[in-house]
Amino acid sequence: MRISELKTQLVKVPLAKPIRTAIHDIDSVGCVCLSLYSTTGLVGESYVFSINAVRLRAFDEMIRGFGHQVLNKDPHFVTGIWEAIWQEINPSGHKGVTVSALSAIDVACWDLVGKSVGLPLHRLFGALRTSIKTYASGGLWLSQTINELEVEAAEFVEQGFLSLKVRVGKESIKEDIERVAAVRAAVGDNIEILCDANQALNVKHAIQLGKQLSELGVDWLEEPVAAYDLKGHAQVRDKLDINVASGETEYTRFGMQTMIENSACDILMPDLQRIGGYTEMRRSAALASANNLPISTHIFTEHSLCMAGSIENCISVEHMPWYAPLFNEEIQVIDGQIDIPERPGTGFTFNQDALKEFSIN
Ligand code: SMN
Ligand code: MG
Repeated sequence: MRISELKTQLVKVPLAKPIRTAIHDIDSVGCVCLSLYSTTGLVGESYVFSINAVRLRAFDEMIRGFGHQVLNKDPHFVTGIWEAIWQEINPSGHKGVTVSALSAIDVACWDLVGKSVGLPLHRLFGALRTSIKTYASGGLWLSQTINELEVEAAEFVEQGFLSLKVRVGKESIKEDIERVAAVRAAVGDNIEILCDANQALNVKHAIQLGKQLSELGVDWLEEPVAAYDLKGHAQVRDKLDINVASGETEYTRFGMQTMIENSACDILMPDLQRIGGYTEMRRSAALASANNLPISTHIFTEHSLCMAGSIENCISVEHMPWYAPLFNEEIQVIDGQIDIPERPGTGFTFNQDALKEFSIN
């Protein structure tokens, strides 16, 4: 089996309404959808994204720039392909767009590997569970009013979620607490609430907020301070009862290693696009495990399920519905869990009509 063609399709998927976190204004997601065609007729698929589709062509150019590393290659040599690209990106750097392109190629190769033997990837990696806990993340934004938060939180519970993520990072702690308290009142004590500050706070502010969130039964405070401020992360972690979750902004196992060395968090959140694909996600999870840390995957819900199904220290996946329109298959949340798909490869295939509809090629 050889890879015979690399094709990319650029899409821009609008969100139902514009949203805001402490550091993002988002009205759409742009994706480079990668297809690796093989001599057997099977196709390996993956995607990487940029918020509002900004500089999406840089990602496309980077992926296509690695065509020579996959064309005429056997995708079963995916670790070899990974290493060759890792060597090649040395002059441009082992973070950023280079690693995103590596991630896209790695995931598409693994998808081909799974399809070539007709197995879902969690089985190929060695499965350990058939479903995984998830939490609603496509809502409860900083841009919403308290009334909107209350209504949406109740809707998420109605849809089957048992855990919700609320964005925090308003200027006053009082305002954040009022908002989270309103969500708590709307859903009751049996629903888990997580909070994401998206790096907006300083250490003292984060500690004060975190202590009050703890009283509301919040389970984790995510990215409390700037992603690069690992000492600040550790100071916040040290002072709080609730968990500090972080890591979505870091790249590869080396980024995870730095976070671990700095005692930056209780829960690592590797992001498939920034970690370096499945090959590197598995290495990072093993590293976390060796340091007694759980992981919870960041966005990329569809493509993270096979990781959750085969990584023992994965405690949950984030449910982010932004990319759902691109796929033929749907995710269902039942009793707060998502089933790991039993379809070959990642278990998700691009809906070509949707790729045409959202095309910005
Ligand atoms: C987030 C993810 C992706 C884009 C913007 C914000 C957020 C999360 O940090 O963890 O869901
Ligand atoms: Mg986050």
